[in-house]
Amino acid sequence: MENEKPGSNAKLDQLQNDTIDNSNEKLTTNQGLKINNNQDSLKAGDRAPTLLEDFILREKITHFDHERIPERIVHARGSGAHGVFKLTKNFEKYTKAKFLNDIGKETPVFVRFSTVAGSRGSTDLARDVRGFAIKFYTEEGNYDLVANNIPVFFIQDAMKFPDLVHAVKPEPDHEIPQASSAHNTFWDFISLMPESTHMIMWLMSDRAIPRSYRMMEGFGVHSFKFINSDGAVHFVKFHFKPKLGVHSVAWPEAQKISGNDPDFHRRDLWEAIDNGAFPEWDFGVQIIPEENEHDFDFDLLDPTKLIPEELVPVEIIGTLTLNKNPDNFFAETEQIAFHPGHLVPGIDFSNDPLLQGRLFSYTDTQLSRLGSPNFHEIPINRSITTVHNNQRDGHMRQQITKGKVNYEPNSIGGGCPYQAMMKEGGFASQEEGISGHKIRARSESFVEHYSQAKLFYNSQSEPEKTHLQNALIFELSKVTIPEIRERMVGQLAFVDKNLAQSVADKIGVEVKTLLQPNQSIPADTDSSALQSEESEGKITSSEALSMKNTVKDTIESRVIGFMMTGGVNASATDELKKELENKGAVVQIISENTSPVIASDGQQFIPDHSLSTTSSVCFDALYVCPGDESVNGLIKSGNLNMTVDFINETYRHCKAIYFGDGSEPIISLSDIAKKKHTDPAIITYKDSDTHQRFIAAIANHRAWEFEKERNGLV
Ligand code: HDD
Repeated sequence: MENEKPGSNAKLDQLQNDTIDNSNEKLTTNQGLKINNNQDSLKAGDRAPTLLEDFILREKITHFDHERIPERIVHARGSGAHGVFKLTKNFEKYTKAKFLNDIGKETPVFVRFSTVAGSRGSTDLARDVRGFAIKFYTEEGNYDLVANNIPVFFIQDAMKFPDLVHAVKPEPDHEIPQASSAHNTFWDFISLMPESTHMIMWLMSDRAIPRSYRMMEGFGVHSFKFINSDGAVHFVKFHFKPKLGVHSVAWPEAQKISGNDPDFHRRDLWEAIDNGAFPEWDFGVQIIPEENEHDFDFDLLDPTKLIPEELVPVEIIGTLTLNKNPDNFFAETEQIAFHPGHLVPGIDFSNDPLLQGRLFSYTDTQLSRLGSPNFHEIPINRSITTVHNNQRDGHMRQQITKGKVNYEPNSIGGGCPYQAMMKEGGFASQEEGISGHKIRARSESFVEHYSQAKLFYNSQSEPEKTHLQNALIFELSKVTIPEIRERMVGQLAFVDKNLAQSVADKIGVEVKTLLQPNQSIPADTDSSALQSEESEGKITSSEALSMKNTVKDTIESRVIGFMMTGGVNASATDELKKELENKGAVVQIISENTSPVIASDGQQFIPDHSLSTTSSVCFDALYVCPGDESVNGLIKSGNLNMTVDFINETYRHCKAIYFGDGSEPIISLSDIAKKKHTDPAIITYKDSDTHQRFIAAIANHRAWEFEKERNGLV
């Protein structure tokens, strides 16, 4: 791979001082005493009780007894990496944030991806929102963009966050189910919360089962504000667009991956970085001048709404690259503490009521999770600028600040540390004019909940719509209370009548639109209504919302299974292997067991997997390697069912398959023989341009448009 290992960056240099290398060192206690025997406790004699004075045993066990900290209340399951953010466009015009001012400037980052609902040990492939939290270690202090892979949220006000999370987490009486929204309490809540409808469309789409963390978009969700050095204010929405495109797995695969490799996303991120295939995203912004705040038919402060890119294009201003795995999961990924309130001058909040509540929640949660107000001193959380203030003390204080002065104003310390003027980089909140009554209420501009849910649904391709519909059927089939199913279908009718009807038909309820307080009778959701909206100039479909329109020109880091046994044709196999690897793909050999495979010319291939230790769902594409003897070996092996199942599953999940020379006997045993396949992602050695066709089909990710055909549904 072309990418080189990361050069030094200010954060990695700082972390270096806290990193210990045990190689060639002697074992010690935590006090630095060299240990002579790490096998046996100190006893009063042979077969006698252990002595209380064994301080080495006591220290070891005491540390062990306290090695767990509370997991995050949400986003407990995650994985992270170091990287760098490079500015590609000078943005001084809009913000005085220094890391967004000098073109070419590089800022160290740490990014943590996560699922929301599951516990720390849960599967990566749960249907869920993914967290995409970025800590920028800037020269002006840490800036945290605590984002998700979905651009909208379930609720409009932080007051409802504990209710949402309680509803989606395992039910409180029996703590079931783990990492799944497919249960009564979640859908009970959602069916009573019309404002969640737009988010539900995203959550039931394939966006909620990504192929990889590296193939997800990131969104800041809320409107934030940029402020330039003249004080001019613009609203801003943040976007990360993956250079590998946005791709997902199919739901039946997600469930199988959860059993086969619950660390699928973790492993994928780790291995890609380890192999030098550094994940990259374009960082983009949607900019809205402050005076245009009310130009939209939704409220910019409403986090259940996105700004269609047709209205405000995304301007790309930088690149985010992840280029180094952590040295220690706990010290870095587990202890990193994000907070949307970690700001730098030039960036400010909007009055989005969800964001406002978050500003309290994150520091508060760190106090119970990390146990001390000094969590900012943990190496991964430490700013690269030195911290100067009058705070001292507290659990686990690390910094030793000199002198008698821990108050301000003071004369003894010469008045230091001084507050900074704005021109010296002092942070000042936007002086926003506000007048009004103190009220506990929702703005009227927040009451419309369905138009963007419709926009999302109508922007999906047919296969995406089918997946979304099937996801709703799956989830609601797990709901055992008919009234909840019915209420939910009633909500769907506000989005699309056909969608509601087809879900209703499969879960045994009728479509009745039940009006909630604040709801009005739905506008017609059929195609004639859409046409009339279009003719009024409304946006009824947005390209950026469908994964169909994503990048499909690279096979970098895709995992291709090469299936073979003894007698395989080595030269043809090697030729394709090299071609794929040159384009950045990862080739893994699968055989009946993990003993070396002896090719027809005597060359050896070392299998990465045996058929029983892996599954088709762990690969992006399959090559049945050429050679009569190898193919017949696969057929004659005791693993014939596994081989054929592997091929059939790859086929059903719409992946590219390339059958090498001599594969007819195995094709004839598979589902492919029973169908007149027409899609270009099934390639046999008899076709022309086989390598190019295979590469194009892998880059295309999946032949979703042939899903019905491949599954025998047409
Ligand atoms: Fe949150 C963690 C993203 C609403 C309260 N949130 C957390 C993480 C992400 C998000 C990515 C994991 C950070 C990590 O990797 O350590 N949260 C969001 C987004 C939201 C959102 C994009 C809405 C747009 N969150 C939200 C609300 C509240 C919280 C409304 C509370 C009022 N979130 C938390 C938290 C967590 C958290 C309880 C758990 C662990 C942590 O903060 O550090 O405070």
